[in-house]
Amino acid sequence: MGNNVLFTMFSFFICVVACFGRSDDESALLAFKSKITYDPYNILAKNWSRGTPFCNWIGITCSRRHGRVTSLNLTSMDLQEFPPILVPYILPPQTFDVGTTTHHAGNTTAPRRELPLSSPVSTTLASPAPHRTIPYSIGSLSNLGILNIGNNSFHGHIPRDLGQLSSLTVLGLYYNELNGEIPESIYNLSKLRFFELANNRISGNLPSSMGNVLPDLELVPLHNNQFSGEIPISISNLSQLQILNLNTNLFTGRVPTNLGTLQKLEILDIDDNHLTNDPSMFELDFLISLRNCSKLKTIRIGKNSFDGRLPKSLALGGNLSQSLETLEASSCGIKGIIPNEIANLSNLIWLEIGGNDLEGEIPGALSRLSKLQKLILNSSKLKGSIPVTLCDLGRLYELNLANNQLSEQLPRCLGNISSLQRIYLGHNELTSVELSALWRNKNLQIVDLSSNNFNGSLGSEIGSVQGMQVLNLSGNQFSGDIPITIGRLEHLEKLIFSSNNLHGYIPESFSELVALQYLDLSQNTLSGAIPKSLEKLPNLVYFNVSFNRLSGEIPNEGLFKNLTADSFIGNKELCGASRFKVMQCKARSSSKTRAWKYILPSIAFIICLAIIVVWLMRHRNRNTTLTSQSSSLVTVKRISYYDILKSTSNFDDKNLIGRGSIGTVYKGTFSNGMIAAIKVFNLDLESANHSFDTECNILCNIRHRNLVKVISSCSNLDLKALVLDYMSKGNFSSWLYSSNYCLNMDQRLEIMIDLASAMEYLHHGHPFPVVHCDLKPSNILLDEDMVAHVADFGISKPLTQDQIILHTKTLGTIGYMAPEYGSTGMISTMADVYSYGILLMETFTKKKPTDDMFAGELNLRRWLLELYPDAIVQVMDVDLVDGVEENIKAKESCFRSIMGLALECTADLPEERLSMENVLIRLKKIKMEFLSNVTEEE
Ligand SMILES: *[C@@H]1O[C@H](CO)[C@@H](O)[C@H](O)[C@H]1NC(C)=O
Ligand SMILES: *[C@@H]1O[C@H](CO)[C@@H](O)[C@H](O)[C@H]1NC(C)=O
Ligand SMILES: *[C@@H]1O[C@H](CO)[C@@H](O)[C@H](O)[C@H]1NC(C)=O
Ligand SMILES: *[C@@H]1O[C@H](CO)[C@@H](O)[C@H](O)[C@H]1NC(C)=O
Ligand SMILES: *[C@@H]1O[C@H](CO)[C@@H](O)[C@H](O)[C@H]1NC(C)=O
Ligand SMILES: CC(=O)N[C@H]1CO[C@H](CO)[C@@H](O)[C@@H]1O
Repeated sequence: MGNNVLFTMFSFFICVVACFGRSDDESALLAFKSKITYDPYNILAKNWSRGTPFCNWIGITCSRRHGRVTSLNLTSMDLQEFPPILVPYILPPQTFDVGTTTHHAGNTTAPRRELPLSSPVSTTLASPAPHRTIPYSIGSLSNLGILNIGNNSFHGHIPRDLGQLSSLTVLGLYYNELNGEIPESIYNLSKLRFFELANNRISGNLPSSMGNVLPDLELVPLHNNQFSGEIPISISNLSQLQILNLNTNLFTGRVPTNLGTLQKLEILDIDDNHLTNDPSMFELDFLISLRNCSKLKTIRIGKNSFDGRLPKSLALGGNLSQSLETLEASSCGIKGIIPNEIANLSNLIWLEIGGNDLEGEIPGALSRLSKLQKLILNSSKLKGSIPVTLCDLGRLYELNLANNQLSEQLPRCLGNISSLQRIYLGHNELTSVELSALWRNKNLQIVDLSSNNFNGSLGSEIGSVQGMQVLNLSGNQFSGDIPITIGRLEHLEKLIFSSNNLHGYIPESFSELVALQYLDLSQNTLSGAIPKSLEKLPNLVYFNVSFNRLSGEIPNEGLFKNLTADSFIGNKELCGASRFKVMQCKARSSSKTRAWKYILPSIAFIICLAIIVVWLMRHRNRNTTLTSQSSSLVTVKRISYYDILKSTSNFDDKNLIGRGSIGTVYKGTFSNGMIAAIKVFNLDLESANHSFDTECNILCNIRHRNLVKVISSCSNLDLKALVLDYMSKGNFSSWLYSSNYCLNMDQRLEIMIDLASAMEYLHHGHPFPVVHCDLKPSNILLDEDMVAHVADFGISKPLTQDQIILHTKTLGTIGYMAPEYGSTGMISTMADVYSYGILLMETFTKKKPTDDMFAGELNLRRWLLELYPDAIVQVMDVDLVDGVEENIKAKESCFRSIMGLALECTADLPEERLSMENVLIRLKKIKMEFLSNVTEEE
């Protein structure tokens, strides 16, 4: 049926134009009017009335000479549901002025010329409706020159009969829903100049003879269809061709290398196909041939499957260097360096060659492109610094160098390019001392400096960049306060400061950011309260302040009604609604002041009591809480992949310090002298990926003297690594079982106290409990001063505040695992206590829980339980007493106490075990007793 739609329209057209003479034009129009079933504004119903001169009717144009209707223009009348109509303007073939195009800053699509609707061509706008077919002879329209029915909703195939309109010079079928192949008859239209089929769903190949059978073609916009096959080589014969838009189709094969003959060509757009080049050529050969096209302004070849370099000679000698304005070749397999010669394309306005395998540095010579407005070189492998000469590009509007390996300082002079509005420099290794230089340019709208090594302060001058819409500074080392002046950025929609070292308050002035939609301040060290005035921001939909040091009440109106705990996690001192999983706020004064009269005295009493109790407890426990309770969040610095490669001499085996199931640990020596342990996760293992995320999440956000500190993390497609404090004395296991060295009682106690402090902190000392799940000697590392640090959080589990038990499928290590963990996967902090108890046993008996003697029913715990208390000293590690006769009694007594504690830690039922808080207190007491006994004996 669709096949007949156009055909039907022709039929009606023939009626209007051919069937009636001049006197009958009125009748024809009235007949036409009668077929309109939907005329929402009653335009035709009211205006087209019999008796008034029809040449004055809306939408009608008559020729002066004959007084006949030459055009029927009914656009924008919302006419629908009427029979398909087509009333073209019959003209002898004529020439059209296609005008010229230029680029303007801000225009994001390449200019494309459609047949201008204002040209003397009549158009009809109608929705195709089911209609009967009236086979009028189309042959009688043999002098039809222009057929433009673009921008409608016609569907179905292109009628074969169009091939009979032998005078046709313009075939405008663009923007419809046509499908199927182009009928062969169309290639009989040898006078065709405009062949406009863009934006349909037409498929099939273009005939190889196309360039010979349609020799007059000037405009060939075929883009956005489903054409396949090769681009006909004969296209090079189209000596009048001005515009060739083949983009967004399914063309394959090589791009013809003879297009240089097209002397009138202005636009060549073959973007987004599956085209290739001659792979035996070093350079993109087809480009070289274009060098002589003296009118060529636009070349778009991106999103294809080429393989080769940009030819140097493109811009040498020929005329192209004077004419070319747009060169767009992104993501199409271009390799090698950016040739300096590109700078000879002196009229270039838009240079876009990102997403390729470009190497080397950005040529400083690009500064010669004095008309350049867009420079897009993102997502390649460009190295070195951003050339200062780029600041000479006085018309630059957009600079996109994101996702490269650019380093060194951002040129300060970038702030002087007043035309520059968009800067994308994310994911490089750039540094800067002073951002305020950039804010000299008041016209900036989008600034993305994310994931670089920028540092310094944000600069209060930022408030004067009033057009700013998007500001992304995440993943750097910016420090200092957030300037209050930010409140002046009334157009700001997106603000991302996450993962920096910003501190101070969230300025109250944020509430003036009326356009703000997205605000991410996570992973800084911001303090103070979340301004309640933020509730009023009308457009805010995303808000994240997690992992800061904020305190006070979380606002609860406006956007905050829709937020969850994720927006606030990692701020110990926030309080508010229970769904935020923070503590409840202390009662605040409310309107019910009268009630306070009675409540206040009781509260005062309770507070006094509480103070006394706390004071008493503090006093009692003063000696038992000596270790650091510092819980400050760590703002993890970023260290680049390249720094890591360099520091480990490309992961050289000589730097290998450990290898485990999920990855490897290297020793890295950085250029600033820092030595670190670099834990590289095996990306092939899903479990390793997961471990990285877990370990990073936990370690990056918790700091304790006895936990291994994360200096930095590095995560990209090639590498996931944690940069950790280097523990120069290695792991506890190798010390315990060393044949050269023996840890004495005191040292072992100290290590176990360190370990207990870390566990006590993880279980009780910060906002949500963390279960380590894999405590064992090899996961305890010793630093230069023999201070123990708990490491390897790869399978650890954070529990939410009100959660005490969790089930897991990842298991810890046999021998150290609590029975309920091993059998049912149930974990709670008590599972760690069990492992800790086993560790205590192992540390002082030097018997591994996996020793061969433990089989069947017998395990380390049972074995000790049977000996406890009297016979227990038999199994004390002989190295603790060997050769050292003094203090035996003290050691034995200490050992007995420790084993008692270890047995309590390893009770079969989790609820019978001690909490880590109590373990720590007990162990410290044991140590003090031991020390005092030792002194007494001496
Ligand atoms: C029809 O519209 C035209 C243009 O607006 C106007 O000049 C003419 O008077 C109208 N005729 C009638 C009958 O309303
Ligand atoms: C058709 O009519 C519309 C609105 O009346 C007008 O904007 C447009 O320019 C006209 N087109 C032609 C080709 O006359
Ligand atoms: C097509 O029509 C729509 C609305 O009728 C208009 O906005 C658009 O500019 C037209 N496009 C072309 C290419 O004529
Ligand atoms: C093209 O035109 C020739 C004669 O002008 C005719 O014989 C032939 O059938 C036509 N081809 C098609 C496919 O209509
Ligand atoms: C909260 O979410 C609901 C549903 O998604 C939405 O309709 C509403 O506008 C949101 N409110 C605010 C203040 O964002
Ligand atoms: C799509 C778009 O932004 N078009 C603009 C191109 O530039 C000219 C001149 O500045 C504007 O008039 C168009 O609106």
